[in-house]
Amino acid sequence: MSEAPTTRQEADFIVVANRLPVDLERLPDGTKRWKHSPGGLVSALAPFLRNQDGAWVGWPGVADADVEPFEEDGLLLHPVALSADEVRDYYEGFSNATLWPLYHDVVAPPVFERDWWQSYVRVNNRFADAVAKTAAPNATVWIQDYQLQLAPAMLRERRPDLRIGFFLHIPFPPTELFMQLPWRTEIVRGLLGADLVGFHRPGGAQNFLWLARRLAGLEPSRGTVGVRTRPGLVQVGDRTVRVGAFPISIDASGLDAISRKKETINRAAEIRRELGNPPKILLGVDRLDYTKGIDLRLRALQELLAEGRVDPGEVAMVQLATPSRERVEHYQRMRDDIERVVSRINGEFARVGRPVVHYLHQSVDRSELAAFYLAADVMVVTPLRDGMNLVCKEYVACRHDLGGSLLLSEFAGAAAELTSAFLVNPHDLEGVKNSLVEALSIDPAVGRRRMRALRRQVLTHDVDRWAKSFLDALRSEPTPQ
Ligand code: ADQ
Repeated sequence: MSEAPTTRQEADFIVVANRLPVDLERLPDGTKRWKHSPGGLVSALAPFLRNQDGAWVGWPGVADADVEPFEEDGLLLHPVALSADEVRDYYEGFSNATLWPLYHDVVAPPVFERDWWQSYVRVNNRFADAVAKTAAPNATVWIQDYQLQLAPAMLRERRPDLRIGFFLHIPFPPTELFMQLPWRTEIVRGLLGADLVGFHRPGGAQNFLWLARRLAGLEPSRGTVGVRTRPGLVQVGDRTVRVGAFPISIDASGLDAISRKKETINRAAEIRRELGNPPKILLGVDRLDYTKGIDLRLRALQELLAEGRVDPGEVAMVQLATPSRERVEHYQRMRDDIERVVSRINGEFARVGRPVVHYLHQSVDRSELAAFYLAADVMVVTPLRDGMNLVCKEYVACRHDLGGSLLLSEFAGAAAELTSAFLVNPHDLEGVKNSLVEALSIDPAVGRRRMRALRRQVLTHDVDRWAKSFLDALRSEPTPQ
C-alpha cells in the first residue's frame, strides 16, 4: 500500500480508536510502508466506514511516526503520533497495566502510577485535537475503548456541535473495583462528555449509571437497561446522556461463506491428517493474554490425561496464541507459565511425532483460521473475564456442517447470547474438566441440535447489526422515560 496525497480534509463520520486500521512499518532501508492490521475492531468497522466516506483517527502503531493524514480506499486516515515515552506510559502503562487488569476483575493487580495518568491525559487531549480538526460541522464521532475514556469530554469542550458516541470493548467493572482507581471521577466525567455511552452488557451500563450518581453527583434514570433498548439516561447540564448495552458481533455471513469454500473444507481435512487423524481435536484461539484462561484449560486437560479420563492417543489439542503486549511484564511471565505447562503435558503424554498439545505462538490468516475452526471437535473458550469474546462466535459461524461443540466461560459477555454452549465457571477446574469430557463424548444428534441453536443466534446478530443499532441510537433523540 502506498501513501496517497490527501484529497479530503473533513469527514461527517469519524471513528476514533487507539490504533488506525493500518500499521506503519519501518523497513531496514529506512523507508516506510503501510500494512493492514488484523483485529476484531478493524474488521468490524472498516467496511461500514468505507460506505460512508468516513475518517479514522488513531495511532499508526510505531513510536515517533510523524505522518500527515492521507486517504486510502475512500477512507480518510488521520494518524496521531505518540512518543516512545507515551507508548510506555499511556499505552503499555495506564491502558494495559492499570485499566486492563482493573476492568477485568483485577485478575492481575492493577498498577497505579501518577506519571502514567499524566501521559493518558496528554494523549487523550491530542486525540481530541485531531478529531476537532477532522470533523465537519455537526459530524458524528464514534470513540472506541478504554484507551480514550477522557476524549469524549475533551472533544465536547472543543466542538459542542458534534454528536459523540463512545463504546467500551472490555467489561466495565463492578463499582467496588472501579472505586479503587485514583482518577475515577475524571474517567466518569470524561465518558459523560458523550451523547451515548455503550457497553457490551446491561450490567456494565448499570454499573456506570451508579457511578455517575456516586462520583459526579448526577441523578440517572432508575429503570433497568435492556439489550439495544431502554438505555439509562443521565442529565448533565442541558444535555441528556444515554447509557446502553450493544453486544458486538462478527461478520458472520462472511465467515460462513469462507468456511463453505472447497479449499477451506479440504484444508480442514488436511489439518486433521497433519495432526495424525486423532478421533477428537480440541482448539483454543486467543490473543496471548492472562484474562483468556489459556493456562487453566491446559491444566484441565493435563489432569484429565493424568486421571486417565482422556486418552492421549485419542485427543490432540491445538492452541493458537497471537503474540500480544510483549513488553508488558505480566505478559512475559504468563507466556513462560503457559509454555511450561505445554512442555509438561507433552513431556509426560506425547509419543515421538505425536505431541498432545500443538502450541503455535503465531497469528494465522482468516481462511486458515476458518479451517482450524472447521477441523475442531471442541472449541475451548475459557476467559476469566472477557467483554464479549469474538472467537466463540467465529467458531459457530464456521460450523455450517453443524459439527463441533463449544465450551464457553460464563464470564465472557458472549455467554448471555450463546446459551446452548457448554457453559463453565473457569474458576471451577473440576467443572471445566467434567464439561470437557461431556463435550468430547456428546451424541452427534444432540451436538447438531445445540449447534443449530447457536448458529441461529450468531447469524442473525452480526457486526452490521451491532454498528447499526449503536449508530441509530446515537443519531436519534433521547426519549424521556
Ligand atoms: P480481544 O481481547 O482481542 O478483543 P476477541 O474478542 O476474542 O478478544 O477477539 C480476538 C480476535 O483476534 C478474533 O477475531 C480472533 O479470531 C483473532 N485471533 C486471536 N488469535 C488469533 C490467531 N492466533 N490467529 C489469527 N487470529 C487470531 C476485545 C475484547 C473482547 C471483545 C473484542 C471486540 O477483549 O472481549 O469481544 O474486543 O469488542
